[in-house]
Amino acid sequence: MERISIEQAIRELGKTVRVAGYVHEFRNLGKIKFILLRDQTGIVQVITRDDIELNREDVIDVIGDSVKSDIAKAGVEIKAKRIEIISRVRRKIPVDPAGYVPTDFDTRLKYRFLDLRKAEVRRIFEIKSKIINSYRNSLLKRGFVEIHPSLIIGAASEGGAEVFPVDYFERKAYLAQSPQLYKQMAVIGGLERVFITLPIYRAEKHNTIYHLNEAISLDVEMGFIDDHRDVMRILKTVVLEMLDSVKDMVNIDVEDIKIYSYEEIVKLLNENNVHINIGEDLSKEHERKIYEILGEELYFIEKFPTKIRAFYTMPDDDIYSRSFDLFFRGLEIASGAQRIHDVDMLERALIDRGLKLEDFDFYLEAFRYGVPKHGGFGMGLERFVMQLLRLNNIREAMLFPRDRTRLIP
Ligand code: AMO
Repeated sequence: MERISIEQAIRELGKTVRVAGYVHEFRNLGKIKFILLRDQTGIVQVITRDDIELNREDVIDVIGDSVKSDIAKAGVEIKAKRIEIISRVRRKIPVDPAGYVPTDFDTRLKYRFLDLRKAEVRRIFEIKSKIINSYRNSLLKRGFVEIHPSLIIGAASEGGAEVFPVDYFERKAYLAQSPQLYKQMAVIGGLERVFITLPIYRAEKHNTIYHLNEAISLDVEMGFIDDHRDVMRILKTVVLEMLDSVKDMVNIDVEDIKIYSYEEIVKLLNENNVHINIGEDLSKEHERKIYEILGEELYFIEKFPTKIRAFYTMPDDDIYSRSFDLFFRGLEIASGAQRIHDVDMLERALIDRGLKLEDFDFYLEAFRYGVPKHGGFGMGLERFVMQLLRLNNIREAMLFPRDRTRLIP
């Protein structure tokens, strides 16, 4: 007989079923014993007259009749004909899966395999799975191709020092902090529209509730665009479809995503007594204030000063660039731009930022054989999930998060 889910067993009233799961609760009333049995789909009461003693979280396999019950919560219970004990709990459980006893976050992460026995924790990862699949489907439908650039790279992709070095035979290599240079080369090569769903690694030393040292980056790069607005349109469509894919699980109502310019935002902040100069990057404090002022769930800020963006960003005029960030409930969740496609301009941009041309030789070479106008974005999957579910720490959205102090499990 095949095992079915508890959810299904409850629907199979009057039939003999086989279910398996964890003992959620056990009550021994002498002749008769009540077991609350839990699997991923729900909880059902099992009754037995067997001479059996169980502990919470023991794993059992039950064959029995699904019958009507006036007392059981589901209105159905299972009269056991055979109970097999698969595995018994051997130690005192450090995380209470039933949720009666609260557990601190560190212990929860240390025993993530127990933490996951809670429906509300599993829900985060069920939603994350839906979100990433909807991102994929949304882009596949529009002619994008998923690519898998290497995560081991020879030069830091964003400039910057925040990379993890690795030993690569006799040489030094790094874990990719972004697939930036490679997604551009794929587009220049002729894969006109590409996307990526791979981890990025950032050796940021600070511990914040918004940063992970390993995160999933949802990247896009597209060729033959006119400017960054083409990229923003795709990002908007994809994000609205991602939200739509979880509408039966999460209550959020967003129909449109407005665009504000950096200049407008600086003016707005100053009008609201938050002093900021043109040319300054937005701090977390600024971002929080902007959310408070605008009161919108999602919004774009575009045309940041070129000076505060990565070297590959296309300038729009002497000061501003064709760049944008997407904010979700006040937190930056995505960042993108039109890219420089002229190799001379690109070399100047690298030099201006004090970066060495020879480190970028392999990349610059790609710009010497015909380059379409192109642009793209990178969106943090965990940041998206964190904001969507109003989680108070980004680590909640990563199954086994990596941070300054956490390398196991
Ligand atoms: P940027 O560095 O802004 O842009 O990163 C893009 C998005 O990735 C997410 N993110 C992170 N999430 C969690 N922890 C981190 N340490 C972390 N770092 C980044 C954020 C952020 O908005 N190459 C460009 C993108 C592009 O222009 O296409 C880039 O990497 O959600």
